[in-house]
Amino acid sequence: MRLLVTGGCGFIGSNFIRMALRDDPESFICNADKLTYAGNPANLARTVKEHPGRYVFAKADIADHDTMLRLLEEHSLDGVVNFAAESHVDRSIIDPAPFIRTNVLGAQTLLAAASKHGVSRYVHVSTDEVYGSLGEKGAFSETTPLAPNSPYSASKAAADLICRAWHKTYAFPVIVTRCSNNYGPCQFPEKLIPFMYLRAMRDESLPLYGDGGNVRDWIHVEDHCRGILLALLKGRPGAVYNFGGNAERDNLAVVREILRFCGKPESLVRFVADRPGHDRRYAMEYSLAAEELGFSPSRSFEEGLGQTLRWYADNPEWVRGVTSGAYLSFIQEWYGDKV
Ligand code: NAD
Ligand code: TDX
Repeated sequence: MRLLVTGGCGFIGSNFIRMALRDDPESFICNADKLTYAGNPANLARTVKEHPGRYVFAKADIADHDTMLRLLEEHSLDGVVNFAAESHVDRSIIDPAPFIRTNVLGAQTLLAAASKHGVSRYVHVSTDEVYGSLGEKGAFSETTPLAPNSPYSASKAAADLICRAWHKTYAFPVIVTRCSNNYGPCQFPEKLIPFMYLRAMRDESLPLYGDGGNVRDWIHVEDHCRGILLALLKGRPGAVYNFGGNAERDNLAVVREILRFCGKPESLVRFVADRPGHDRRYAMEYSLAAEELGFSPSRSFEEGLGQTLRWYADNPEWVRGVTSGAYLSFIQEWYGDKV
């Protein structure tokens, strides 16, 4: 397939492009990425060399209709996978505006450009956070009502509803995928796992929000990307598919596992003021994706976590490249004297 992938220089998008170019020798990908702080062309440096003539990059904003249309036309693209987003909940608490601009207006603009061009397949990548928060039992299904609690998740939920309207009103073949927390290589170290690992290795304190008992369902990024590829190839237009990892862990358990891997003491943990609007628990029911797409996560959390932390240990240049100026300012602004 000839694809427009947006946000392909980020964590999940770059893993997806690597997998799609490797698994489908016929595929061609145009990666449109605005290169925000989270967009890193180094994530794809090797992949680009391995697949000459099958990949082009455009520094572009999904909220720019004419550029999106031009890219679709210029490269005769017939499918879209939209990863482009502002993705960090804590940043959305500091300043929601870029989240609304990219995740809502950008998502709608991209849908409009893809409708005008006419594509056969379109996957919009969303998140379990649109469902809000669970109590101790149960799991989100695709029919769980949307109840987002952060500016980030509200912006993602808005885009999901716009996708729904595009299908109902214009019969546009959009599919929405909602996934739980990803981990794996190339994740920007503002997210829990790489953030805590890099701090632990420097013997810095590890700030856990609240009592550390919030639960996330962790999925390896390659399992998520395989699900997206399946949705792209086999998904029902108009459908929503949940993906989960069968790996519910509370944050303290995840941090303890990281400390064990690093051989560092638990005394590094600090319980700090809770994140406002902090969702207590996520868990995903993904039987629809299993039945209709053949999706199932393949990697256990312990195995995937070890591989991921080894990747960070083996790539100090990559880490240095993303943890300078702007990153340090964000850490200072958000955590202040909590760390
Ligand atoms: P990320 O922050 O690592 O990457 C986002 C990418 O989008 C970056 O390359 C950035 O430069 C690009 N981008 C941002 N604004 C843009 C714009 N206006 N136009 C073009 N490009 C733009 O995010 P991620 O963790 O890779 O997440 C990718 C997608 O998956 C997001 O839509 C996110 O909501 C969703 N998602 C993430 C997770 C997770 O655990 N990380 C889980 C479920 C769903
Ligand atoms: O310093 C921290 N301390 C802490 O206790 C950080 C960074 C996180 N946490 C907690 C908050 C969450 O309960 O760890 C958990 C995971 O936090 P994040 O890595 O920020 O992820 P989360 O808020 O769960 O959202 C992620 O999963 C769904 C992604 O960032 C989203 O893009 C995705 O949609």
